[in-house]
Amino acid sequence: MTYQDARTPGLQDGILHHLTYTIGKDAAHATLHDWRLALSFAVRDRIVDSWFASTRASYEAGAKRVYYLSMEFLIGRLLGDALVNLRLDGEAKAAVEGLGLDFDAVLHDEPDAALGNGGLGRLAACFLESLSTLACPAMGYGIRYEHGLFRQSFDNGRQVEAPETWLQQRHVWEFERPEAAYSIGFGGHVAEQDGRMVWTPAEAVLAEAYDTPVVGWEARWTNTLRLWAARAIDPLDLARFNHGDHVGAAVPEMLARAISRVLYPDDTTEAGKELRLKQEYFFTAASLHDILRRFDSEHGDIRLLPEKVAIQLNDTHPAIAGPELVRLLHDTRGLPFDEAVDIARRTLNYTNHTLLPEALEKWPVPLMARLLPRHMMLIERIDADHAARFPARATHAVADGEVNMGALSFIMANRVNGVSALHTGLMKQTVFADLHALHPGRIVNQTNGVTPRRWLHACNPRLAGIITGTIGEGWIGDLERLAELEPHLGDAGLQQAIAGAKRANKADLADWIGATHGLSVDPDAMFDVQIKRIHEYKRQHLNILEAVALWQAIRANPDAGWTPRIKIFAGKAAPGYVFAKKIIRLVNDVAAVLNADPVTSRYLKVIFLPNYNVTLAERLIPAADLSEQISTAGKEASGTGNMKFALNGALTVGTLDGANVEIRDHVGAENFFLFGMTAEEVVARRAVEGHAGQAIAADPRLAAALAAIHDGAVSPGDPTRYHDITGNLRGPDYFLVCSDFADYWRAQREVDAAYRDAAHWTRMAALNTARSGWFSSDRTIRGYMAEIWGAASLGPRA
Ligand code: GPW
Repeated sequence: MTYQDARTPGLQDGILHHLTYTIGKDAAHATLHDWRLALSFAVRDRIVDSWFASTRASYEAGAKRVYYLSMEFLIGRLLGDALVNLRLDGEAKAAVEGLGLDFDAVLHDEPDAALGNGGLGRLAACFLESLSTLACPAMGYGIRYEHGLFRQSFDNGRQVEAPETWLQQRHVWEFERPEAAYSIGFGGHVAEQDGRMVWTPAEAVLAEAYDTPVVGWEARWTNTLRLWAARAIDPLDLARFNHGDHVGAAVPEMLARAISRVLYPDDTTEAGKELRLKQEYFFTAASLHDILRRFDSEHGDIRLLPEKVAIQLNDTHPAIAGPELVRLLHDTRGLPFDEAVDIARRTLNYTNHTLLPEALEKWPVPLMARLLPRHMMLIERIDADHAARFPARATHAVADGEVNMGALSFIMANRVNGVSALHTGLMKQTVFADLHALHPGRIVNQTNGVTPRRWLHACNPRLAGIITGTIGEGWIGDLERLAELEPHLGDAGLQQAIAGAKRANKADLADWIGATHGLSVDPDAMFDVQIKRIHEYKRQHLNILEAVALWQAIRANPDAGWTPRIKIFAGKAAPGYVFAKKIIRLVNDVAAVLNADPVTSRYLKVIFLPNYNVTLAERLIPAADLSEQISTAGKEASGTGNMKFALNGALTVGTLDGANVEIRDHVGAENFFLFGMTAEEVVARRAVEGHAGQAIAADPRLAAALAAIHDGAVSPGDPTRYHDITGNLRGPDYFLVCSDFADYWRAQREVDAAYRDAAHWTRMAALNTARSGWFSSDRTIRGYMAEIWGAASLGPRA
């Protein structure tokens, strides 16, 4: 179904129409930016009919609706995605080129909507796209941050953060909905009136809705992403203004707006800030009000809520939904407390994305009581009732003066899920062991996935074209059909085509790196890529330590037939995470020394590309030969980059962590470079006193690489620069970099040898693509629909 009929003009007419009447320019004076906006408006016109049709179909069916509440939606650019899903990419290219413009330049003019930090936010974006593709009536709810994730640059190798300003350009994909606005209160007091508890907030801000349509594959269905912006209820303090305090008069507006101003740049670390808790309550409360208003307009009896509504909490960030829903049902609508809790609990579900203790949200009781006094009372009561029912071993949601949002979410959830098989198993054994024993069956697994539209079809047109030429295009909407490739892989022509596509993607990337970063890289070298947030558990320092050891080995024996390799890094460090920022500087310093070495740089170069974002990932992943997934086992809940690489025919060097385990099961152990300790071995090893020292003593390569860094080989003017890193690795080494080093080195040399056999490498790479169909987010969303939400597809073809 495409939504072109007699009323919709050809795309080129649409572009010119919008250039004139929406942008107010004529072709002779239009900038690239104007053209991009005009094209976007013309494309947006094609989405609206599908959007209305989906909305109507949802109301008419009276079907169960799914609401995905997330602090982050890392959606990236929207124009290319919309074109692909509307199947308008060919027509758009012709229309734009017919106007004398460079199509890629127009697409690349769009800023990334970086409303997320990393995997958790990108997962939410993939899920929205799959929900539409599967025609599941659903809505995403989040915050319309004025400033997305900070822009990263380097100053002498050090990360520098600058504010991100995506909204300074006109954001053409959203529709402002001033009629959907809610007052959200904070602070104040609670009093009993006529037998009911009434919360009177001390202050309130307005939550205003902005809707972005999310079009599914082939425009089968279009759902909505609704983002909330904070505004002051009174835009100006007129009395203050009239008294001459012109600046002070605007202060209330500034304070209100601060709530949706910035995305907290923390990834898997908890941001213990009052403003953060305000953000969480702000968007959760606005979303729940909106959900109940829609429910009321469709259904009469609030007791039907769990049958008609499923709410998914993306991690604990919206966990205040539990007490807020109980408040709305009990205080506002007068349901008995127990029934309110029961209805809320059967409506809410919670996804856990990490076991790292520093990421598990806990709020001080005094803060919660001050900001949300009624919620604090409800939390105490919910917790006490739960503990009374299970006196033996209930994990308390309120303990040691803090509210444990993970425990609260668990107690208030119908289903709790982990994001990979390993992670879900560990959840049952560790953080939620007691709660799992009380509520067996509540925890389920839903292994993550990625949308194949963005992460293969759109970002890698060369490989996608070859696949379609071989098995037809059914794989785009049904990724498991990639398996149909496998019987063809013996075909020499197909092998050549696949190798040629990778080579061409690498040549494009090499050209781009040369043009934008001035580094010349050989497209025939192995492209070894580690792109993700910088974190000790992800172990970028293990990768760079191996680079130093390899550099030393090549210098000692330059003619040993080394496999040329380019190590590419990208990723941001949380601004307050000092150690992670030091790792960035180390990678940049290592790059400077190695790339300038006339002996070794023929075989080994290192580059850290600044400002990693969705767009850069779309550029790098299709050009990668090797995917670095080297976290300490047990620490990466799932990973999703790992899936994108395998799908695009990169081989993985990785640990048995997160979804790596399942990727290896699917692609075959012989097509995956495994190294390192298992999650169980990690726990045992950490208990060995002096584990790092032992590993260093047993491995001269590791000792020499550490010594070089320690002695200033990569920071000649400043030899003590990395003593914090070397001191950590030689001492506590909590993430077991040293203990895994020797096996990592071994695996990397196997990678080198395998890469030298080009035909065999291509076959392994192609098998990774052919066997990655299970990692589609369509499969993940089907799992949520069947096992968590009880939601049905309304699509014609699903
Ligand atoms: F700490 N993840 C993330 F669990 O990107 F909340 N940001 C976060 O704040 C958290 C988790 C949180 C990631 C996991 O680290 C990654 O392993 C996983 O693939 C991804 O969430 C999506 O599930």
